Amino acid sequence: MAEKDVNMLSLEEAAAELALLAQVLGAANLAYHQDDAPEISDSEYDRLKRRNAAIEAQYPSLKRADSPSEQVGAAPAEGFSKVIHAQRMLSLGNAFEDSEVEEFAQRVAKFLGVQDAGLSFTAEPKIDGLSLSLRYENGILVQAATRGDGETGENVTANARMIDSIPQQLQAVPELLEVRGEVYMSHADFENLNSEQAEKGAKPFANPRNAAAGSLRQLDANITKTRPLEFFAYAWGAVSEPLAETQMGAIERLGALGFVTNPLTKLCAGAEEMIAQYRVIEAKRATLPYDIDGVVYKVNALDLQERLGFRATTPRWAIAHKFPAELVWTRLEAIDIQVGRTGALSPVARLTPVTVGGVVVSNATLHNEDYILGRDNKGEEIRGGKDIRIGDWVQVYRAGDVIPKVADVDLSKRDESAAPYVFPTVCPECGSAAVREEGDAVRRCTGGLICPAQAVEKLKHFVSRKAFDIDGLGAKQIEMFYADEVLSIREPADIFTLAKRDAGELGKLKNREGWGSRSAEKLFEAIESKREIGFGRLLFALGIRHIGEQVAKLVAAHYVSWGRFREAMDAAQGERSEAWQELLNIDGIGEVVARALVTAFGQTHEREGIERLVSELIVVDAAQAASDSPVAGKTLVFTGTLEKMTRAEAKARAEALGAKVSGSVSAKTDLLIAGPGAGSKAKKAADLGIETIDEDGWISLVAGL
Ligand code: D41
Repeated sequence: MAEKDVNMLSLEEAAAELALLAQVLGAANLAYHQDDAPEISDSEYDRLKRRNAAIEAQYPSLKRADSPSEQVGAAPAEGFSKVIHAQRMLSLGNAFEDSEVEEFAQRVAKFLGVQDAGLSFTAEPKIDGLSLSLRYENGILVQAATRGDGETGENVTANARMIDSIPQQLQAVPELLEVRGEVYMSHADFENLNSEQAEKGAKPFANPRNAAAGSLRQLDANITKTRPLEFFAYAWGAVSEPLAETQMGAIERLGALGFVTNPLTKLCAGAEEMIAQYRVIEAKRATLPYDIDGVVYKVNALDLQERLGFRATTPRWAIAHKFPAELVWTRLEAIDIQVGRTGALSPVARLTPVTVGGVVVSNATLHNEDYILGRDNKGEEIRGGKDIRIGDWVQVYRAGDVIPKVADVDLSKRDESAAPYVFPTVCPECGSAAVREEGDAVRRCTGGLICPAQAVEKLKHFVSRKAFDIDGLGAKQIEMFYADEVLSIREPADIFTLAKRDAGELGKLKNREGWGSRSAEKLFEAIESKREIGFGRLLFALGIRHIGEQVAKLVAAHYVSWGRFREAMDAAQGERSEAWQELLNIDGIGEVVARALVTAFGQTHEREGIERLVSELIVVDAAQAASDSPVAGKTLVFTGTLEKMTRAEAKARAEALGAKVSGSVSAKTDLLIAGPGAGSKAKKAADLGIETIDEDGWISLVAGL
């Protein structure tokens, strides 16, 4: 290869050469690590690697996600680099009861407008490990990434190359293939590893899952190499051609390509057979050599999976049927009340510490006062109506990775002197009345921002990682500033005036205990760097009740600009307004969420706080969803009967393409899709001169998008 001087390379040439080097060096690595048969000499390998680094230094923007400089023996010093998944890694909704599995099958059928008898599903064990996405280009493994938050994961390519059941090279595959599955450790290997850890005086792992995660996420991939990790393939991400027409076919194809797939995967004709396979897998659970925590069901036909699509983060076409959790008895020592950022008084059980599923548990949630009394949100009995008292023996369990819960109480062990628990009716933090609104299971402090607990929790949420994520301003610092008389932070806007106030006569953070001029300067810089913020992040950061990260994203993608959103919230104060309807029409936004938003913007106190904050910020517009589709940003109305898809499917499809779907025709309607039987809406659209198409027109408009 006649090589040009690195600084003579054009952008295109550099990109092409980096791609080639990634491939050549990747293959060389492979030959070296897997086959112990190096194809090129060490010195040639080193020379190519140096050339790769030189080109990357010349054109940093061209550095590839699978750059050879990121691999084997060259892990970045500070943790793993980030990988943005080409296709998001979705999560799974859960079912716990057989009835929820039946409901799932019915939901799918209803969405598609078919008889549920005609649908088939796969059922497979849900491996309790960690998910991994493997990217193959022209059959060569170029990148492995952990799930992370589903959008961005960690680059663990070097580590994944050390796992025997992950093929490094594939024959006869699509140009691009991302294979997804679960990395896990078998029980026997886990026991051995823990004995070795004990001999070395190292800390043992709590369970095989933690051992697998700890072993994969080693900065030094040579440590991963010594750990017995395994991989089951169960899904795929971006692919340049379809793998098959069905889920089962795709799994078989992955098996034929050399991946290990789970032998208990079975095709089922409906809910009854799915539940039967669940029982089969449940019965085998104790003798399987690895941990599983349930059974995953997936719609078999891939074209139907595609039509079903997904809600915020979970596919409509799959669900996890979880096994009941391990239950352990312990003593309830006390009940504490915590006040959250929305004023909710949350009772927390303080327990005598006990191990549940390999993790020591000393707290459990008691949800609310009805729960303690033995009633659920609908007023129906739980635990046979038994209440919970301090000193009781309670049975606890862990549901996933969340806070442990209480399942039962042992009345035979209750002390005679134990009195029913009296739930406070005043806020333990600020003394304001704590009231329960009609229909609300939760008692809330009415102190609003005068309640220090609410204000502090709101601020902690505001600076948290998924919100403003301000370096050096965490929960501890928020408490300090909240209590500081002079440099106080009482509401989010105060964060952005901190530096100015410090520069005045009184401030001088650098003279505070625990602070110096350097750390104060760094904090001001960190705050300054967050003055510019995305609309969705800002909305989430406000900590409005019911407005989580996903909802905030949906709202931001719909309104795009903060200004437009604020106007819409003003216009939506009347619940019959068009603005209110528009808000409700966003897919994933229901009445509860809509009301929470409109209320937050309608309350003088809260609104003024928001305005003070926003006046300190530069709010960046949200990216509009799927802006290159012909219906992006358009307002559509469906009317009449649709014959080839259900309303739900048509609406979901339109919204996935960035359109708004409204229930009524107005001057703002861009397009009416009218099926047979369309009445007054079609007439109104005609009167207003709005473009109208039929169902076939709609299908051809969005075909292939
Ligand atoms: O065995 C598993 N842990 C497993 C997890 C599985 N067999 N299938 C899965 N399928 C999916 C979809 C349907 C989204 C492709 C999954 C997961 N997801 C999953 N695991 C953790 C989050 C999502």
